[in-house]
Amino acid sequence: MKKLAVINDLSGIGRSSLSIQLPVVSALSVTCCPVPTAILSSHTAYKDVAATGFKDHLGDFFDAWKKNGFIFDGILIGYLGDTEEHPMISDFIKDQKARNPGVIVILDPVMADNGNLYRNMTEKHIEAMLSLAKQADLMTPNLTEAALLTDFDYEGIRETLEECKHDAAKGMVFNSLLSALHHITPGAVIVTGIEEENEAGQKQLLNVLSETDGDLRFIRNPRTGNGRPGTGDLFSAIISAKLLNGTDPWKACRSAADFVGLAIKHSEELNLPVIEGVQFEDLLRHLSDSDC
Ligand code: PXL
Repeated sequence: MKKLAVINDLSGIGRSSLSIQLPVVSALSVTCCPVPTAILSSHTAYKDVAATGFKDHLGDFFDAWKKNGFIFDGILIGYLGDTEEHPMISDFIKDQKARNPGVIVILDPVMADNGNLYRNMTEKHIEAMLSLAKQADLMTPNLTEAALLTDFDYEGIRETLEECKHDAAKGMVFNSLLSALHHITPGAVIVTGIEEENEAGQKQLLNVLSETDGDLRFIRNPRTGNGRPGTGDLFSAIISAKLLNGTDPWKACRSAADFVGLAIKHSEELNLPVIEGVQFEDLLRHLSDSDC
């Protein structure tokens, strides 16, 4: 069975980060090995949050793994508890690449959404993510994070995309954004969860996959409800586990987008408060049963 190290925070309430990634990665028959970057009472959209950083323990944690000679097939990185964690993560990636040149590194640069940085996120987080991007085989920013990493104006791109009637015009906008992203990472990029309307006025979610500069593929799903916390973590966990099991990036992206859509729809039907994320627990069999 493949082994995925998942470097992310552990939040007690709200179904984000490790809380959603552990069960999902396991359901996809990949061993999930968590590395907490911080421990929080809940994700940071809740009013009162108690948070403890894990920075001071991360070095010992990776050292012990190194001494035991553990080898991973993949490394997924998400929310950083502290901007000083990234050099330790970077050393861990270097060590793993030396032990297993085939290790797949996925970076979800969790920092922001809908044009705004999450609480406690700063310019230093952007620099930390830019540094980790150099070692990634795949990056999965949302549109806000993609804009922050490339110094593009988020509102400007969003409005320009809204004005584009056809994919050819959208392609030109995404080509310049993705070209900038390919300058900061040697890996593939998926810009996730872009809201749009089709010609019939129906809302859709678009993911743009670019494996190399100049090559764009659009993956669309009907928008099944409001954006919810944790859906980016869900998406990156599914892609990572699928890639480790040999699924190609396009199919992995397709499956992840389908499952996120299903989980949002299910949560809407149950009238689950948005802050509680997606109710994925009773849907896991759809993941295990899928054949791609
Ligand atoms: O799902 C992204 C995320 C991860 N971790 C923490 C968060 C958020 C988004 O709000 O607060 C702690």
